Amino acid sequence: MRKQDCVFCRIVRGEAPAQIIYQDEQVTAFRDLNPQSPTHVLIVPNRHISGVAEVDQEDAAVLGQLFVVARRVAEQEHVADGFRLVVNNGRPAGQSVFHLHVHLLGGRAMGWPPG
Ligand code: DGP
Repeated sequence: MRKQDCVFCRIVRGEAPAQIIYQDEQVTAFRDLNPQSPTHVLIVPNRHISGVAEVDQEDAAVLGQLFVVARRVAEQEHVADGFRLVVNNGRPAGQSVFHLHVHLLGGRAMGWPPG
């Protein structure tokens, strides 16, 4: 996957449409196209990282920022009392877009274990 062709890279650069609800120098948060809960936001590093299996030590700061922004989004979306963060890694685990992203799901009760 070339970065030019990555849909989440294109959203980060403003070249593809998305409902962006937060953006800073490191990360972008936008609403999922196919929401699985009343609140379903994707939080992504602005720099292309294909998945957790590809992360390096040098990515530690941006990975931390994904969680800082998750808290901020949860508060903004009024789901801070109960939300779930999901990171699928690899096709068998359900990853379909190969630009690392944290799903923030909230607004409904959730079961365990996940499917
Ligand atoms: P995953 O299956 O974990 O790789 O999640 C990919 C998610 O990305 C999935 O919930 C649908 C969402 N998605 C795919 N393409 C787009 C898009 O072009 N825009 C937005 N907003 N979401 C997308």
